Amino acid sequence: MLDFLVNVNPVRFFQKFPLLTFALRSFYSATMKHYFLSDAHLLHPNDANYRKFIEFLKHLENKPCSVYFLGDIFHFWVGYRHCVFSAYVPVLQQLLQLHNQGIELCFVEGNHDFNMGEYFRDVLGCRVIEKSAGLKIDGRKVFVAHGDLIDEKDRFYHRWRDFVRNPLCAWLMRRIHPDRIWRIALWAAHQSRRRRKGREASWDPETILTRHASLRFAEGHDAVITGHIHKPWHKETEQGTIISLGDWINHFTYAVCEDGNFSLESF
Ligand SMILES: [Mn+2]
Repeated sequence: MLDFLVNVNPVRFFQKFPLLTFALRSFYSATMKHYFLSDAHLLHPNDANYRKFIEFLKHLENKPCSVYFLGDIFHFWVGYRHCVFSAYVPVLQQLLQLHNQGIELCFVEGNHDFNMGEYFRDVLGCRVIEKSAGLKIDGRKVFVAHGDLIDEKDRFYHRWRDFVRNPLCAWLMRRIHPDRIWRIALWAAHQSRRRRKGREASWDPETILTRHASLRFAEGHDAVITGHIHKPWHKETEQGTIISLGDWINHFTYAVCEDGNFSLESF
């Protein structure tokens, strides 16, 4: 038996058993899924959306998958070297659990969570993308971004974004006591939430994303996935796939890529 195992030529072996090869290949490709989600705006562990988000992460345990977080998962995050905000300990523990199980995590920064810091990179082993990236997933070239930079004419916002993310500003923020910055952030987030509510109602993902996606398709991408708009929308066009992820406040939606095919699902 041992002789057989040592001398067996794997190529010939699988040529001899095409059905077994087919079964193994379809088993592995069918089970590997890539999940995309954004805009949970997590704040307090007792909030309904926070609990549901944790439940979703728990259901990914022990699944062969990778997870892409496309920004604004946290209502506010800036990374410190040695401490994290206590309200986020439950979700960070769950992310660590997934990381320890070998699940690949990727975080694209949003407008509420940025300068993710050492904890995300070193402890959670998470790949952090500051703006956007073209990722090769299941043979597709997928453009991922939070979506806050889609409006190229909004110069003020672009400048503001660059300002809060520049290394000097990040260094200065880290000099502020975390309790104080948490209080300031909650106040600022509350203000922006009030202003945003009216604007958001008028946002139409189709109008906003179609032009943006055609630019990305022209660059060679064949799928465009963003968050930020808080409305779920999925369209398959001749050039490729366009997905607006929705949110984890009202919709609890996420995109899945399996065998290069995308779907938008809810939890
Ligand atoms: Mn956002």
